[in-house]
Formats: sequence, structure tokens, C-alpha cells
Amino acid sequence: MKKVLTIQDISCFGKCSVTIALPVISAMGVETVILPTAVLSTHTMFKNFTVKDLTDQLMPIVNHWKEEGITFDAIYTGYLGSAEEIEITKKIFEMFKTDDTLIFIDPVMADNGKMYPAFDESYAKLNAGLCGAADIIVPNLTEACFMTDTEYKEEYDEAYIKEILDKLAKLGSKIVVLTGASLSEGRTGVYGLDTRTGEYFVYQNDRVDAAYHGTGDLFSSVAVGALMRGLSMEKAFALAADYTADTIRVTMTNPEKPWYGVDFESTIPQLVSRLSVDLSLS
Ligand code: PXL
Repeated sequence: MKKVLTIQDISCFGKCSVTIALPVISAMGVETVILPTAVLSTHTMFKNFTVKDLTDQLMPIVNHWKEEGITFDAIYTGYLGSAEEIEITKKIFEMFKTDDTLIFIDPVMADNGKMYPAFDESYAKLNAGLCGAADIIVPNLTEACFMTDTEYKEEYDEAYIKEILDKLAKLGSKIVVLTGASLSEGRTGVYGLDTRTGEYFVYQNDRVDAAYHGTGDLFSSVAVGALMRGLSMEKAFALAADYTADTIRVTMTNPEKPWYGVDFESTIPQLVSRLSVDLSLS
């Protein structure tokens, strides 16, 4: 069984980061090891959330793993709390990366044109530096704009997306995948570039007219799980995009109208069966 290390926070309530990555990647048949960067009472879209920073725990934990001879097939990073944690994450890559380790970075820090409360633009530059160590990065449009000093636009054309991808490529990652890239009215999805071959790839599905927290984490977790199970990049990202959109659709029918997170618990069985179908066809 493949083994993924995911480095991101635990938001105890709110369904994001570790509380999505752990159940979703595990359900996909991949062992999921967690390195929590902080413990928060909720994610940062709630008011008055508490935070216990765990920066001082990261190196002691990974040093213990190293002594135990523990290895990983992939390292997937999401929400990191501080500049110092970005530096430590780079060290962890150096400690655990082999020729076969996939480094997958979701530079979680912003959405809808704005940084999340805990971050500023200098943090975006540090995240851009971290992205240079990745095999695959999956910023959303806002994060990509902050990392490449590009004006964020709500309305744009394909040339704008390609310009951002070309700038992201200069950060140094092998594959760059822009999420939330919309090429036509009512459609959205991913637009990727393999910087080694110069080839672009696109996957679009119907835009669901609702926004929930944690959907980026859901998308990334599914992509990591699918890649670990051996799906091609195109298939892994198509599965992640479709599953995320389906889960948003299901969440919209919940009479309790949760605003803080999606009902991925209801859709995990569909994810697992679509993964089996995709694997049997590949
Ligand atoms: O889903 C991204 C995310 C992860 N972790 C924390 C967050 C957010 C988004 O708001 O606040 C703590």
C-alpha cells in the first residue's frame, strides 16, 4: 500500500485540511500519515477561532520517523501556518525525498481575490519559493496571482490563464495545475502545464453555483489519492474535479444548509466506486 505524508493544520471543527485529507485519502486505499502544523478550534472563516501553533513539534516528530526508518511515497502539503513552517517543510522534503517521492503542494493561503486572515503578501512569496521544490503544484487563481504578481481578474480569457501558467512554471515545479480556471460561461475546472514537455492539459465541468470552504482540500486530497493508486495525471485531476463538483451539488441539497464545509461523507462511496472503475479501465 502506498503511503502519503500530509502536512497541514487540524481544524477541529469545520471540515478542511487534515479532517478531509485523512478520511478521503484513506478511503481511496492509501495509507495517510499526518503532520499537524497547528490545532485550531475551527478553520479561520469562523470568528474568534483558537490556535495552538505546533512549529516546535515538527522536527522532533520527523526526526523520530527518520530513526524508525519510515518512508513516504508522496508528501502532500496544504495550509502551513507561518514562514518558519514553510522553511521546516523544505527541510522535511530534503529528509524524505527519494527519486520516487511525489511532492504535491497546494499553496493554501487565499481565495476569491483575497488572502486568508492569517497571511500577507510576503507569505505568498515564501509559498512561491516552496513551490520550486514540488513535482506538482495546484494553486487556485487567487494564489497563483499572488505568487506571480499578476492582477487577479474575475473575467478573463484563455491567454490570461496561459500567461499565469507560464509564470507559475518559472517557480520551478515540474507540473503546474491551476484550479478554478473557467474557459467559458457556466464551466470551470483545471488548466495544467507539464513544464518538461510544454504540453497543456485542460479539464472542464459544469460550474456549480455555490462556494464552500474545504473544497480545495477535497480536490487536492482526491488528486493525491488517485495519483498514488496509479491513475494518469489527466484522469486523477478529472476525478478530483468531478468528485468535488458532485459533492458541492449534494451539499446544496442538505436542509441544514452547512456554510462551513461540504458533505463529503455522503459522497465517499461514489468516489471509491468511480476510482475502481477508472482503475479497471486504465
Ligand atoms: O481549506 C483551507 C483552509 C485550511 N486550514 C485552515 C483554513 C482554511 C481556509 O480557510 O482556515 C485553518
